[in-house]
Amino acid sequence: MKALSHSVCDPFARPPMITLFSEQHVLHAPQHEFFRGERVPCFESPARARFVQQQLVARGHLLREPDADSRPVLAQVHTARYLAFLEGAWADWLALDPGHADRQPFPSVWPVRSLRADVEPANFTARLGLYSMDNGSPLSAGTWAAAKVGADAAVSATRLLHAGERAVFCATRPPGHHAGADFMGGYCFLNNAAVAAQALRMQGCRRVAALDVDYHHGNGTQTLFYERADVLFVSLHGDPRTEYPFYLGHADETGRGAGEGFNLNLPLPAGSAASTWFEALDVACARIARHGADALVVSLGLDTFAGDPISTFALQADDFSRLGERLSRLGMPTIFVLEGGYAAAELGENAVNVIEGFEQAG
Ligand code: SP5
Ligand code: ZN
Repeated sequence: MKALSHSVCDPFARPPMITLFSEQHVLHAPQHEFFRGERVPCFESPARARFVQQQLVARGHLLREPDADSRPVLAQVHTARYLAFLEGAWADWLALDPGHADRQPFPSVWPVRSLRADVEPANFTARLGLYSMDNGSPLSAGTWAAAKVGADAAVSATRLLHAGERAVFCATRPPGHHAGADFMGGYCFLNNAAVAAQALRMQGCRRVAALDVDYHHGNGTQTLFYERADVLFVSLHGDPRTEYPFYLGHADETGRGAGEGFNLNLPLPAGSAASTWFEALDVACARIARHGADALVVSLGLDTFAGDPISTFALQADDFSRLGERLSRLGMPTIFVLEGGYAAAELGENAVNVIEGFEQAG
């Protein structure tokens, strides 16, 4: 309500940040995931985006449909065979048995060390394992459609920045930062933040910074840019010694080849206090400022919230306003891409606090 009355009463106020949102997110609606041998309801649910949408509308924000086609950028971020698999996965699953319509496929076999990943098997479950890092990224009938609109939003946001917007929020799901060039993982299928960063490069930005503030390390984004100096990747996250995704996100990962020095991981112990987190955010911001980028892409995970059901940091609603303010002080054209955050009922307030903190500081 505050933002609405502000924009109505003050003719000089900047219009609210544009949010890109599509109802198509509901097409990705798997029923369950596995946790300690049990099937449990999916933490990453359509309710999440609904709460964000409701809070944006209640607080006077402008919602727009994505209008770009992300295909040319997706082709530079993901492999052709992974994109083809993902797009056809549900049809392939149904082709095995029409009764699969109300069941979910899960991978059960993976080409780990010593096994071959270069030959794509014909077997559906074997292909699903080839293209997955975990069994925690369930597919549903509309997964491709929902994920594709998320990538379309990321590209649409880059066009809005080029048209002069200071910042754009992609309120999309499923999230993206765990997805790599040729695999899904951690509820992620298409890496929307990487798509935004790559689209900015294709449109002429010389340097881009990607900041990942999700509780979990953004392994997909890190790896996609690990050997590149043009896209700096900086991440604050739960220490992978104890926290998902476990196999990447350590402080000694600093980039390789041309990318040496352009990757900064700031792992924090599980249970870290908000004060510790904000100190790390200052370190992240200092590195980003030094990069001299033309634009910033923020992987905005809100699972750092104290009430998050699968994470252990302790940020409160007000801290998300502070996060937005801190990022605004970088003074860069910024794209926010929604990632995790599983306290669904509080997700809207926390997300919009970041957006309004950013707007009000700018
Ligand atoms: C985008 C994103 O935030 N993905 C996170 C994927 C996490 N998947 C692993 C979930 C493990 C749940 N562990 C629950 C511990 C509860 N005490
Ligand atoms: Zn997360």
